[in-house]
Amino acid sequence: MDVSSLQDRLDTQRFGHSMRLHERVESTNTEAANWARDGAPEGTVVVTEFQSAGRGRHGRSWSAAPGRNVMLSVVLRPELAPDELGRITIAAGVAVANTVDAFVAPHPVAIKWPNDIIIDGRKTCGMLLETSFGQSSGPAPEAVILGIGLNVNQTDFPPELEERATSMRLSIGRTLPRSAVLVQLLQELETWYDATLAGEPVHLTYEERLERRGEQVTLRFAGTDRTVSGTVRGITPSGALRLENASGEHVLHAGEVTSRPTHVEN
Ligand code: BT5
Repeated sequence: MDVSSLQDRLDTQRFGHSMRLHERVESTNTEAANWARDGAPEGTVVVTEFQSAGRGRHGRSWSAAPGRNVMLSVVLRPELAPDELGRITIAAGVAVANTVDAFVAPHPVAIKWPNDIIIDGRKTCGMLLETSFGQSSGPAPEAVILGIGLNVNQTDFPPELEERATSMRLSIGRTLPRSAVLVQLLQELETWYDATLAGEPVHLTYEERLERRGEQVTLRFAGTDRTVSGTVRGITPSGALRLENASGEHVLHAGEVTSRPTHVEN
């Protein structure tokens, strides 16, 4: 992969027009945040072949073999209040799911709330949204960094991930051109990001792929022994999970519950 041949194939207005491709970084989210601080425009993309300190949410890590996957971060500058930023996660979920689908169909591709892409019940992509607020920030953050780790051609995973992780290659049994996956991903991201900013109900598209929709699940509130059970109904426009039980409908935010629907036995 090289930047100019990737850009030649891009059919986007903004996403990827400013792009850096690294052999190795600690985390593309850190690189993109630094670049954003130096004025990187919306749609700036940082891609890497390997991360030595890839991050997941809540201090977890992202580990992926060098040269086999797609790992990137995009600089976004949406005019959205902090409690509306879940809309970006929704847009990204739809964009990645559509991209994966285009390459692995007819394997079913699902979204596990809030932000994992699942093929055949295993995680093939995780996303991490981080914000940076400037000195004179108003209600909206100065920049939002959307990080995406997509397992494309990796075939072996470390023992702790073996049971839970997969890649696009493992599902279809052949190697995929990573540059084509990346180009399609940037196009999908721009499409769904723009739809989100235009106020379109992107959460309805997300719900079509929501894993365990209509099923009974039990979730645990973060840092407590308290649980809530109910039927997964869908998500709100800003990305909270809607769970229904005898006492009515409960709206659960991503940081609030730790166990996600598919992790729970019931
Ligand atoms: C995520 O967190 O899934 C967000 C991952 C975001 C990674 C991208 S790569 C580019 C950008 N730069 C970064 O530094 N990060 C972003 P979370 O929902 O917390 O899930 C993390 C968990 O996923 C880990 O604790 C592992 O259990 C699992 N995991 C780690 N690496 C994986 C992999 N390659 N495939 C599948 N699962 C993995």
